[in-house]
Amino acid sequence: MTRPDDVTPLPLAETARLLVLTGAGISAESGLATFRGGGGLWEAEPVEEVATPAAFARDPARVWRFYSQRRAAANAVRPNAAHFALAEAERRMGERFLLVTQNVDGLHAAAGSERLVELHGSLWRARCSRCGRPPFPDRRYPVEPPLPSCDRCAADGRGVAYLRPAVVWFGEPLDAGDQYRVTGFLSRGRLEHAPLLFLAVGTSGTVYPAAAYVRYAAELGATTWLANLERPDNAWAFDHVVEGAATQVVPRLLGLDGF
Ligand code: BJW
Repeated sequence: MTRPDDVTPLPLAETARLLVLTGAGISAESGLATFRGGGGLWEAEPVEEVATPAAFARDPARVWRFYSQRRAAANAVRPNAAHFALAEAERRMGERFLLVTQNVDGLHAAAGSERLVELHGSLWRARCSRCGRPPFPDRRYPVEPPLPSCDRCAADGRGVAYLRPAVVWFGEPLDAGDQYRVTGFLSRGRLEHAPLLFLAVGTSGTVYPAAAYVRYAAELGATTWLANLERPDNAWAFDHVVEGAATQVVPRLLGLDGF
């Protein structure tokens, strides 16, 4: 285990490839709550009541209230030094860099990240709960009926179909293209015989498939790093663990302290 003050920059040599996986912890210092633990989102709203397809079918207004509060909270905060350092690393490394986030808050994009996979969707998009139209930008804050509904379903005579946040709930599949970008980036490094690094930041490693990426990367020869405020249960899966706040640790790991 490494303490933040002892962190040395990752060996990002000219050919090295870096995949960074972020979780709710990276946005905590911007002012957004994480999911698990004391004060986490699931403490106030049980996950099975707000983040499953069954919950939405049962009580769409309750689910929308939860996500409208999340939208309002995310809209009120700004990216922090860890988000900005990752955007800068992307500018320096180009195609050798990929950022994969489980977060739906939009803060990585706000910091300037473009080589970005939003694995669990986005707070700032909606989709129809019935038809297969692609997700589209949506910045409304519904709290009570009438909830927003799909104009295409209405136009096609299919009646009222509620819109829902375009996020991935438990029991729902992740976008196949997003998953392919992750596995493709990791396996391409092996083909090119380039050093591969995997860095997870601010995630408890409890939700799959994201939690399995560290082992997949290790099987492909990656050196793996975790930067987290506290030691999570899956710390054993990493070669190196740094316990500390993301805003302190991430810029140092990327050699961008004080940039
Ligand atoms: C700091 C810090 C600071 C604090 N600095 N650190 C294999 C095994 C077992 C189960 C499964 C499996 N494969 C699939 C499953 C089922 C399920 C799952 O994983 N269950 C587990 C709970 C066991 N997975 C799914 O259902 C997924 N779908 C799927 O696999 O589909 C397959 C399928 C195929 C075909 C048909 C149908 C299905 C979907 C998972 C979706 C997860 N969705 C959520 C909600 C998204 C929308 C929203 O935001 O509301 O995603 S749940 C929630 O957890 C959210 C997060 O992205 C995700 C991960 O949480 P995260 O980011 O790790 O946050 P925390 O709070 O847990 O941790 C924060 C950490 O930060 C802590 O450790 C702190 O210490 C730290 N920290 N401050 C650094 N300043």
